[in-house]
Amino acid sequence: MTDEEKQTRTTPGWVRPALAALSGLLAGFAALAVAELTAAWVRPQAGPVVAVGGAAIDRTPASVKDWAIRNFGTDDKLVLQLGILAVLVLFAIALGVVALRYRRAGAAGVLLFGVVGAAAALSRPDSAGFTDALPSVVGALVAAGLLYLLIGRLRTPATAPVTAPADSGAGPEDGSPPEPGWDRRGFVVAATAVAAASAGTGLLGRSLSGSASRDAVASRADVVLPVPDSRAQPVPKGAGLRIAGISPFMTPNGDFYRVDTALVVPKVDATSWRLRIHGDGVRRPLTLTFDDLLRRELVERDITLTCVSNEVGGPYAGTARWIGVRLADVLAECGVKPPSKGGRADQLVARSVDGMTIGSPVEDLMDGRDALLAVGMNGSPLPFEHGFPVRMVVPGLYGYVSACKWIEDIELTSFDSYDAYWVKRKWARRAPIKTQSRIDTPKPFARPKAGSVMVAGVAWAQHRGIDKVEVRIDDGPWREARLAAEDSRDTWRQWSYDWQAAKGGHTLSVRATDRTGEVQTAERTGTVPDGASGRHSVVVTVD
Ligand SMILES: Nc1nc2c(c(=O)[nH]1)N[C@H]1C(S)=C(S)[C@@H](COP(=O)(O)O)O[C@H]1N2
Ligand SMILES: [Mo]
Repeated sequence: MTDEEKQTRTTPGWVRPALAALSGLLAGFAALAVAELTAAWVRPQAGPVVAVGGAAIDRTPASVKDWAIRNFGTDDKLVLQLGILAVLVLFAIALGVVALRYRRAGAAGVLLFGVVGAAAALSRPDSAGFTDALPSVVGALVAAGLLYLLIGRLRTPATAPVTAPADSGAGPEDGSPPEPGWDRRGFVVAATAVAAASAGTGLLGRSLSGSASRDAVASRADVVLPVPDSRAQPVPKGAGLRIAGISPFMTPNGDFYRVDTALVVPKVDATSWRLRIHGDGVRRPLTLTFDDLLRRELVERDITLTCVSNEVGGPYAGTARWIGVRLADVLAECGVKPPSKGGRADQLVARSVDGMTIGSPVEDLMDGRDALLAVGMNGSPLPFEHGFPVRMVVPGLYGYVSACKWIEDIELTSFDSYDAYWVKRKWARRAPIKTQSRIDTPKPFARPKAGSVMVAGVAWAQHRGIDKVEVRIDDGPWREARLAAEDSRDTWRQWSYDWQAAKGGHTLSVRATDRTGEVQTAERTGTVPDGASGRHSVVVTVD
């Protein structure tokens, strides 16, 4: 056996590239762990994965975002984060392998990643300044150094004195020479140390960033919502039909749809929260604390929230009993007038702690409807996912033009001079909710038995109210459905239709008429730019 053959036997050709790939992965792991720890100290949102993810969300074309929301629903953010991690893993492996040949180039590649992360963090609308670059920069520096060190173990020149690992089976005991080419023991020791240190660092970072949110969690647990000065009427007995498969009239908080751009749910400490109100035509700018809000006159209202990204028949609508301060009262106190009464500003821009901007027509907010700065949802403080400590809720407007969660700033301005987040991304400036109706049961492709089949669902036209719902079987005549009792014109309304179903395949369609007498249009449009229109239908086979 020649020397060459022996060496091939003890270290097959793929081993060092594989270990180089592993080095890349370990360096990447270390980078994330160090970045996480730094971010815990700087600002959790400044971590590279969250920053790159957020930047990606902001730059995603509306159509793709719409598609992602549609296909992954509330999991869209998880999918995005997994995608980012997958890209990181692939690049870490590639950089490790490159570094085996070109050690400096590999390390430089790692630094380049740090630059991308830092740039993403600095570009975030909620960026707190240059310190936001630190997690990515520090993480990348550490990782570049570690990659250089690990790859060094794999590249020890064959001429250097090499001590054979004592615990190696292929040691001198079997008579073979110490293996030239790389420092096996050195690599194992370094790799193990890097892995262990990264795990420890990562855990420390986690627990540190956890403690900041613990203050927010504690502040939420301490909230005692006062009894509202103006209670909502009890939900009328007949508003919730007892039909299997229909959406419950009130949507429990845990089931309420969630649509936002936040990769990490903001955890805001209510005790240090402030809301600033300022801008054009604000004669007395105001800064409110959470306690200030609770001490004001509170109203309780049932309002159905709807997302503009909801497809015809889609799930992004829900009804809750909200408690809050009437925004119109606060605005009036600041000296703001609606445009129709000579006010200077026609747009109110709400800004959240995570940099979202949402613009609503001042006229709508002050026309007598219950536009709220909401603090309570179905009897509890707002869940963090739904905007704790304070969000806006406005009957009749899609969420992206009204329902700012984690709100911290209100600026009065004009539609001409400022475009909010989604408007910059091709969505309409103004977006009142379109009349819609949905068949909740039977489900698409259900196989009900012939005879009496309950067709039922919900219909909404917030702030106008629903006056009629009709159902059509195949190409038959429109037949009036039975309407459940109305809670308010700001809530959806349940409906049902007792269908005498004959065997065979059938298409069920539904349409609603709002209180202005307008019938839900049959014309199909997509969600962009101002909400989907068209009629929901469901195909079933009757057995
Ligand atoms: N801060 C912030 N507020 C936000 C959003 C967001 O992305 N960030 N999304 C808006 C949209 S598009 C909708 S439909 C509603 C959804 O509110 P929900 O998640 O409580 O159902 O919140 C609105 N408020
Ligand atoms: Mo939305």
